[in-house]
Amino acid sequence: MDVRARYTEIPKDSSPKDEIVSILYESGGATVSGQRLARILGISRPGVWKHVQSLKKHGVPIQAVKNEGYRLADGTDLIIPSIVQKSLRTKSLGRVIMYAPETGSTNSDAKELADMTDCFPHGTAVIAETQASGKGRLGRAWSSPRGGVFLSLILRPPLSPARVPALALAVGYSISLVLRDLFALDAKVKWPNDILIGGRKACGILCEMKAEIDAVSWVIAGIGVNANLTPMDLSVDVRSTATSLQAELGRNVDRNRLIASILNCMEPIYEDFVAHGLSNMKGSISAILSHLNQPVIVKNASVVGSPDLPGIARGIDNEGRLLLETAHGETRTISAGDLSLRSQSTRL
Ligand code: BT5
Repeated sequence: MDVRARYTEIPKDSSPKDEIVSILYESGGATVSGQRLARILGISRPGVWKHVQSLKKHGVPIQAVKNEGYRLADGTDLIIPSIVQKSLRTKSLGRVIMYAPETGSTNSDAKELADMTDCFPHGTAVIAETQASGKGRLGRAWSSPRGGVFLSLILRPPLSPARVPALALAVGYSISLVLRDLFALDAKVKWPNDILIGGRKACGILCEMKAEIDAVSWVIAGIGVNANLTPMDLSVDVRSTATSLQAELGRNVDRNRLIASILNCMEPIYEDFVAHGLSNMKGSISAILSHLNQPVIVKNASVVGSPDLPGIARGIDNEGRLLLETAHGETRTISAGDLSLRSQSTRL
């Protein structure tokens, strides 16, 4: 099946249905009369009613209030691409949004879309409400229940492939800034691709690339944020190491605003990254880097012959590699791996 069949493309496929959901969402739970909806959309009242029935059939919790009109059920938490787009200040990120209520993996779908000949443009955002087989690095799984943000961006950076791996840090940096700015959370960037709050993982990033020897065709920057869910909603194996925005804040967040803020914040950071790599932002990333100057162990390290490396994390370099100080006082640069705190008793 063509992957596009699962998705609504906004703004191309914008329909009266999207418009109805968007108006009801923006009315903040207040009732909007059928007559008003009909007038705004330029259709008849029975036409509005028909769209509402169809939306309800697709799980959108719209309530009909007798003699008053329609409203969204209290606490409705939906991603509405047209609402996201209304808050965008970007040139390219999120200007096309592919939205699906559910899918396997937005990264896998984004890769297929990026390869299509009628070329989805740089900045296309692929978003789903839930993923049946969300992916982490090295074939690991990303637990993706409803309430999370599952967002994959199709990027076409004019870079050599060797410069791409550090992009995950720039993406993580953007998201941390948003979590700090919108919610005053102490979000930290964990090398190479996580965001931690209070030492627990709230967000993971998976960057995948297709490239020739000297040119990149696309990069998919996949972002998973534990937003309106509790760690208990996640798979059993990750509950004790994960957190969510809801758990940290004690309330749900507006995911449309969150997604728009991520895209708005990321665009200038992405452009800076394309022009200068991490050099301009390295200092700011280091200021919110977790595990800095702490004893760590790097597992699955991308170093020949040394899959597990103990040392002290001393920061990152311009290529986004971890600077690891070894027991002999030398500094090794590690391109990829899994970083964790090392108990002091572990021998270096
Ligand atoms: C990552 O991999 O952290 C990258 C996650 C990227 C997910 C996004 S969602 C949108 C897009 N579409 C996809 O299919 N993927 C991307 P890694 O560093 O390998 O971490 C994976 C590990 O994190 C797992 O092995 C678990 O231990 C843990 N984990 C899984 N789900 C989690 C969750 N929801 N919250 C916190 N930790 C989780």
